[in-house]
Amino acid sequence: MERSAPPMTNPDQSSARFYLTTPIYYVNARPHLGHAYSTIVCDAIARRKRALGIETWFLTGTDEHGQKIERSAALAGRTPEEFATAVSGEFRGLWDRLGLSYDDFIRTTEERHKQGVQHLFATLRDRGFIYKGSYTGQYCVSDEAYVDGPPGTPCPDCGRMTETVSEENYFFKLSAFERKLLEFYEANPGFMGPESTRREVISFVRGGLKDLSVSRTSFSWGIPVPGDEKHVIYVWLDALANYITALGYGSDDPAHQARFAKFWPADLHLIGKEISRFHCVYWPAFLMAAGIPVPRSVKANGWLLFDQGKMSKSRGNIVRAETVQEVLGADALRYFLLREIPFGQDGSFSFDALVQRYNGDLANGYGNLVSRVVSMVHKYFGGVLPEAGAETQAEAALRESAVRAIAAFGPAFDDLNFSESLKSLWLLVAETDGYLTANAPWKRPTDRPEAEHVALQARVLATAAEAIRIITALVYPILPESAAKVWRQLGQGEIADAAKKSFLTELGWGGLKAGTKLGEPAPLFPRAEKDAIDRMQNLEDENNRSAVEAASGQESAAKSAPEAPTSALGVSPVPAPPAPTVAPAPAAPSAVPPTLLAVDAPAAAAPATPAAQPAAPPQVPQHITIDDFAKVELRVAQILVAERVPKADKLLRLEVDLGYEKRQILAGIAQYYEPEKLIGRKIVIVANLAPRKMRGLESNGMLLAASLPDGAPVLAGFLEEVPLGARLK
Ligand code: ME8
Repeated sequence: MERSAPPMTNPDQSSARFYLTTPIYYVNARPHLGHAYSTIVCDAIARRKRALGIETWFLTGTDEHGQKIERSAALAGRTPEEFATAVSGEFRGLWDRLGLSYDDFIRTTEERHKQGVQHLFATLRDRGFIYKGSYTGQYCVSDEAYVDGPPGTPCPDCGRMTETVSEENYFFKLSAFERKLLEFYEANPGFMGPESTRREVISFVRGGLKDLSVSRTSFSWGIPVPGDEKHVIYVWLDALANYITALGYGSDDPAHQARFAKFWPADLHLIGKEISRFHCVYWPAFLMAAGIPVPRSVKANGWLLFDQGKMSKSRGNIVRAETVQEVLGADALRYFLLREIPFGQDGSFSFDALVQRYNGDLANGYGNLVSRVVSMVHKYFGGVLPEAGAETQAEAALRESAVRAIAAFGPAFDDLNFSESLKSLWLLVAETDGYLTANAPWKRPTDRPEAEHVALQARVLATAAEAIRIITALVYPILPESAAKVWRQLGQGEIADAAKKSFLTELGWGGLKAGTKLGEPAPLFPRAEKDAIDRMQNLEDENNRSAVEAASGQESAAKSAPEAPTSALGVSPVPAPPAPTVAPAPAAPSAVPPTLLAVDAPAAAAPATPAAQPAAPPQVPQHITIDDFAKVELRVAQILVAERVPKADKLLRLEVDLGYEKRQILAGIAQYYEPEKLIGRKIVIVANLAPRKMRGLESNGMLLAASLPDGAPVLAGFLEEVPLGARLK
C-alpha cells in the first residue's frame, strides 16, 4: 500500500493502525457479486493487517438517503425507512453469511450519522465554504449526480437521461479547491489509483471545478440542513461523511471522539472506479474545507462483468454471492475474485471460469497437496509429525523457495496486486507437489533399506508439511475458512488465535515442530464436477423465476381486474379482440404503416418460426372504419428514463417526453430490452388510453411494438427524424 503524507495529520498517529472502508452500498438493489467483490477485497486486506499486528478498523455499510431510494421505496409500495431497513439487512446478512470481518456497519439513517453530517455541514458553512444560491440544471437520479448540459443531456457516466432540476440550493465552494487539489495530487502520487483513475481525476479537475450544489428541496428523504429544514443535504455529502461519522466525528461521546482521533485519516477507501470523482475530488475538498485531514489513499477496483456488461441490477445480469457459496463455498469465490482479476482492471465472471480455477488451483492444487501430506503422516507415522533429519539439496531448494514466496507475497498483496501474490504463492504449491512426486515417500524401491526409506518419508513429509504451513499462513487472509481447517490438520490450533498474535510478523521456515500431533485429514475442496455449473445456473434461474413469479402474481392479479385488462406486453389496457369470425386473412389496409402497430401474431399460427423470420399474417377479426381508427391517438415520444420495477421482472418504468408534456408509462418489455439502451430512443405511444395503476404506479399510455411469434416485442420506430409529439395518422 502506498502511504503518502496527507497535508494534515493527527499528532497521535501511530503507524500500527489501519483504517479501511468499502463504499456504502445503495439500498435500492439487493447485494450481488459486484458489491461482494469490493467487500471481500477489504476483508482480505483487513485480515492480513490484523495478522501483521496492525490495529485495524474495517468499515462497511449502506447508503440510504436520496431521491433514488425514495423512488425505489415508492415503487415497492413501502416507506423509505421500511425499504431501507429491509435491503440494508440483506447486505449485512450476506456479509455475515460470507464471514466478512467488518468492525462496524454504518447505516446513513442512524442518528450517529445524522448528527455527524449536520456537524460537518455546519462546520463548512461556519468556515465560509457554503452559501445559498439557486440551481437550474440537469441531475442524474441514478448516480445522484449533477450533470452539465442542456435538458435532454444523458448522464455521461451511466447514459441514463438526466432530469431538469430548478431549486434554491446551498452551494459548496468547490471552485476554491481546484489548485489545492492539483497540488495535493502532485505531492501525493500514491493517493489515488490505479493510474487510469488518477489520470481521469486529474484531467477532470484540470477541466475546471464549479461550485457544487449540496442541498435539495424537491424531496424530503435525507438529512435536513441544520437551521433550514426544508433543505435536505445532498446525498453524496451525506454518504461520503460516513467514513468519519462512523468513527465518531461530531459525536459528544468521548470514547467515539477518541476512536476518530485514533483512526482518522483513513488509510484506504476502496471503491469501484465509477465513483472515483466523488472520492478523489469532492471528498478531499470537503475535508480540506472543514479542516479535517484527508484520507491517505483511494483505490478503485475495476468492474466485474457478466455476459459482456458491468454486473448491475439495472442491466439485469447479476449473479448472487450466495449461489457460489452454496455450491463451492465462500473461499472459492474469494480466491477466484482475487486471483482471476488483476486489481484495478475489469474482469469477467463466468461459472465456467470459476469452476476451472477452483478445480485447477484449489481442488487439484492446494487441497490435494494438503490431503496427501496429512494422510501420509497419519498412514506412516500415526499422525505424529516426524523429525525431518538432515537436509538434502532437495529440501534446501524447497526451503529457499518458501522463503522467496514469503518475501514476494507481502509486497504484492500490500500493493493490492492480489493476483500476483497468489500466482507467486501457487508456484510454491506446485514446487511442493513436484518435490513430493520426485521423492515419492509412498513408494519403497526394493533396493532401499527399510530404515533409509523411513528416514526419507520423515524428511519429505516433515518438509512438505512445513511448506504447507507457510502457504496456509500466507493465504489465510484470502482463504480464511480453508486455512483454518488446514491449520487444525497441521496440529496448530485455531488460525484466528494465531492471527490475533500477529503470526504473520514472524513467519519463517521451521515453525512446525517434530512430535506435533496432526488433526484428522478432512476434505478441503471436493472436486467440482460438471454439474456444479448447472447447479449454480439453476440456483440463479430459480431465484430469477421466483422473482418473476412474485412479480407476475401481482401482475396477473392486476390482469384479472375487470376494469383493467393487460395487453400482451403487460402494459396498458387493450380490450381483448373478439374471437375471430372469419378465416385468417391478410392484414387490413390501414393508413398507418403496419410496423407501427402492435401486431399480435398468434403463436399457434407459426409455432416454430424463428424470431428473425417475418410473423405470419395476423388474423383480423373485423374491419374498422377510419373514424374508429381516428379515436386512437398515436404519437411520437422519446424515452427519457427507463428503469426496472423492483420485484416485477417483466416491467420497465419509462418516463417519456411528448414535446408538450412528459409522462410515465409502464411497459412489460424488461425481459427483452435493457433499460439503458432505451434511453433517448424515439417510440410510438397510444397517448389517449385511460390511465391505469400497476404495482402502485400509474401508467399513462402504451408503447407500440410488433410481437414476434415467440412473444418478443420489437418497438416501433422511425428511420427519419420526427419531432416529439407528432401524431401518426
Ligand atoms: O455507488 N463490479 O453505491 P452502489 C465491481 N452508494 N464492483 C461493483 C460492481 C461491479 N459490477 N457493482 C457494484 C454507490 N460494485 C454509493 C457509494 S460511498 C460514500 C457511496 C461495487 O450500491 C463497487 O465498489 O452503487 C462500486 O463502487 C459499489 O459497489 C457501488 O455500489
